Amino acid sequence: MSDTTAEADVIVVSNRLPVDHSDDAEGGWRRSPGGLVAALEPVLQSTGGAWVGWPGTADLEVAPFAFDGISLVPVTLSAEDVEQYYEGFSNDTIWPLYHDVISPPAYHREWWDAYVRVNERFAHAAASVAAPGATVWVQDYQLQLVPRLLRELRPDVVIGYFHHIPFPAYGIYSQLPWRRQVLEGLLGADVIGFQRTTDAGNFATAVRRQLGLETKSGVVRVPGPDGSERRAVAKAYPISIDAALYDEIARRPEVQERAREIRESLGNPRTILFGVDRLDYTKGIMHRLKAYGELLAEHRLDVEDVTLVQVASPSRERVAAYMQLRDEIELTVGRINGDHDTVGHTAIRYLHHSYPREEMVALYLAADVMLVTALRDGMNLVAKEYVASRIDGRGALVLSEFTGAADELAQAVKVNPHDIEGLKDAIMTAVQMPPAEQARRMRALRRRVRDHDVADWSRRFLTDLDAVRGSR
Ligand code: GDG
Repeated sequence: MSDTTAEADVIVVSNRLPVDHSDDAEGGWRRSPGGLVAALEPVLQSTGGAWVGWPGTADLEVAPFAFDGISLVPVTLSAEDVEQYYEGFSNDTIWPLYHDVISPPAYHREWWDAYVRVNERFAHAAASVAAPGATVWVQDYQLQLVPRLLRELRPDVVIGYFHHIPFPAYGIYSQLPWRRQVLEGLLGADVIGFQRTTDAGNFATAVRRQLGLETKSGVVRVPGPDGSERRAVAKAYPISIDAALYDEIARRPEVQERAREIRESLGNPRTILFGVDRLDYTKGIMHRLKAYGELLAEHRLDVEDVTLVQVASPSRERVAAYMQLRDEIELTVGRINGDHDTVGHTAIRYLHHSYPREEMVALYLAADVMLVTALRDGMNLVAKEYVASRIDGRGALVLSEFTGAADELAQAVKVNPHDIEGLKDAIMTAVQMPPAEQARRMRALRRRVRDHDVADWSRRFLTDLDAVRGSR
């Protein structure tokens, strides 16, 4: 670790830095794993790039420093910023609104003020490290105002923005009291990327209806301050995973042994069903539990033969809707287990923890049926990780049609999770799927994920940004 103040040609800006503050780690920082880091690290390392973000602890003031060949530029957030900009506006206004108001969004003017203030801070941090004509890639819904703010500070840079969550239909989006400002913020970017074509379409509709701008085939004509005109591109770049890494981990003998151990520790059930999600109301965990509980109650499934393993990793635990959801889930799990468990077998093994990636892959390998029942999800990487881990060509994926992944993973068992009878039938189809059909479907699914991995995603996006530079 060393201090660094050099200017960078490529800069990523995201709410969180790709490291966590840790007293145990060397130099005080530990890398936080994730697909985004894996995809962007090589690009940043080869260009001497920089990453601008919050280090994850309130009131922590740290000078920029180098980490694994990337210069990290920390943005300080006060405890009040975290409460109002992050937990408030980002996670209790934008998150529920953009996920089709599954939970009611809260609109508070002081949260908006904090969102503007913090977005300005991120834009200034990015502007201060960008070399002349640099490429700046802004990530996600916490930073929707940064593209425009940055363009005002640095008209010379090329700006990309990628939106990891859905962009809602206009009828929903138009609830937002600051709907114009957010659209104008995003339109500061040269390329605005979405997970699905429908998200890009919803954005274009909002731009037309709210700002009266002309859009055609994903190109928006944006008027400049001096009467000039710019073109911004809005289109889909479906994100993915480091598929080769999941394949490699799944081939390790100790991971395969661990998968066998998991099965044994559950009493060797004939079928293991598996769900893993951040504990979030968008993920459809309650719908999944309801369907599974009814299948047991109706004796379509028998607790001596099946177990559902549900990992619900802790998330946003200071936001009220998340506390309430945790209570509901835990009450339901307790009821289902109380009604159906035998001394030797449990209906649901519920785990409110986070696990190392190797353990996740062992769980994927142990799972005969993977349940992804999100009510709304930008992409859903879990579905892709499951597929990439199934080196044995076995297993069946039940996949909600309300995920971005559903656009790509055609051979999954598709489901509308709101339709509980349909969800029950889909679970039974997956449980009873003959091995030959599992293999046929899995072959096609694996090909898709392998050919469209996260490196491919970042390459496609950065190529389009380069084209903007070329056309200037
Ligand atoms: C957002 C969008 C979009 C979960 N528990 C553990 C663990 N995880 C990992 C999974 C997966 C990731 O977290 C979750 O990614 P998802 O895509 O499923 O969902 P979000 O967190 O909501 O992500 C989403 C994504 O951004 C990317 O653009 O796909 O739609 O909402 O990688 O494996 N990982 C480990 N232990 C856990 O306990 N190691």
